[in-house]
Amino acid sequence: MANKIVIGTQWGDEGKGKITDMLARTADVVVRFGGGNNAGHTVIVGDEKFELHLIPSGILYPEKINVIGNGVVIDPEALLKEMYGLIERKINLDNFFISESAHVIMPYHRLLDRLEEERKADSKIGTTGKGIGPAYTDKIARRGIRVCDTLDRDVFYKKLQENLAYQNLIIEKVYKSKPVDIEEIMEEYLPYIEEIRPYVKNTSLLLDKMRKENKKIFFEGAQGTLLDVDYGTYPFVTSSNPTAGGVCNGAGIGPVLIDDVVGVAKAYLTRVGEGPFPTELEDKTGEWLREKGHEYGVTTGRPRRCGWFDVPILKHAFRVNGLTEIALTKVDVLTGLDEIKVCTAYHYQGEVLDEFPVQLEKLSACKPVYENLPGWKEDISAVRDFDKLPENARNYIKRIEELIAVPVKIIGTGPEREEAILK
Ligand code: 2SA
Ligand code: GDP
Ligand code: MG
Repeated sequence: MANKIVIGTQWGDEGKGKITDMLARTADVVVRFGGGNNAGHTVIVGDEKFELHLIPSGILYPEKINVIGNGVVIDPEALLKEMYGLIERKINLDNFFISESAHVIMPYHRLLDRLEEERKADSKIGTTGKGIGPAYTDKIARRGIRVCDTLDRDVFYKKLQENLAYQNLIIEKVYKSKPVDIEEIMEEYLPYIEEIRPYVKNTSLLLDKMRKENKKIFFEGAQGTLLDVDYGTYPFVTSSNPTAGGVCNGAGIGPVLIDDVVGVAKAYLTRVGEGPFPTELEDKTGEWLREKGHEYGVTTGRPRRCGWFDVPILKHAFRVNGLTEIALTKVDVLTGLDEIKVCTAYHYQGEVLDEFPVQLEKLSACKPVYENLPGWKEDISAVRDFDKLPENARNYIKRIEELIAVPVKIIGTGPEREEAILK
């Protein structure tokens, strides 16, 4: 199998970083195709913990090529901070490249993200505050500034000038806030650009070259299917397409070149930010999952909302991504529970719904239909063979596989690189 996509099937934080790092062992190239530094991907190797936001999770292998694709929005300050952090830890960045067509997050994007959340108050999205939404808005509105536009000082200045004529109008008139100053932005951004310049490339040409040399290319998703602007719980979503389709646009590669779509699913469910969550546990079990699973945002530190595994969500993710296999992570976190619930459908106004509804109002009114499965007590973190798992853990995984009708090929038994079962 050659080219693979690793995608989040739920509301993000399924463990994509760990799975990408694991699978990257057999890849030649790892590409991020969407999102920005709202993402937080954790990779643990021995006693070293890496929290990646923009740089692909294949970066820990010195010989692999790692690419930030054109679909990503880049905050240069955040990117440089991440790069310095890796260099300090002796991680090689010689094979790391940034797409010249990726859009740049500007200080006014972060400001607008915050101002809009404040304006919305109780109906806020619960964004990460990194300027992601406003940066993608500008991209679609055809006024965004791309990495290539920043490389020439005069072009950058002109684009910024045109932008600020609009942005400051909104900042002052709509939000009654202080306008941003072009000279301040130039002064801040020009040194960033100089540092980033050596890494900037036409990554579409690079990927094409890799493809012609029969290199294996892996695409690392950020966020998750339910945060997709088309397939998620709109409007409580991010502003990009973290689903498999996003790879073609966000990396510049044709769909026929993708062989495998790995859906990463957490053995329970989490969500950070606002929006409906039918299986949410606002009780002691929810708190127990949060503490045992260390469910706190990697980027913002926000506590994640926790709940039971939801089959309609996975069926939806299967459909919209064309999943070929599942990596079921954090099964070890469930160890110790007497009983584990799996939501198989929803009750909605006297009906039973098998499929994930599109209308938010309908989803908000859905009550889960649960199937109860017995738990297990044995520690599974050292298990590397499916047959050596406790019977109830095996049954839990088999039941999920049966319900979503996709093979579970990887089982996460702990946060570390080696803590997994390959089926
Ligand atoms: P944004 O900032 O505009 O993309 O926020 C819109 C929604 O998308 C959610 N979102 C995320 N959900 C889970 N994990 C994400 N990354 C971080 C992590 C989150 C953190 O790995 O833990 O640290 O809080 C992520 N990024 C965006 C967000 O919560 C909004 O619901
Ligand atoms: P991502 O955004 O999908 O890459 O996921 P995050 O890094 O935001 O959150 C996943 C968390 O779960 C991280 O702390 C990982 O180290 C951890 N993790 C991943 N897989 C497993 C697993 O199988 N078991 C346990 N206990 N932790 C895991
Ligand atoms: Mg994350």
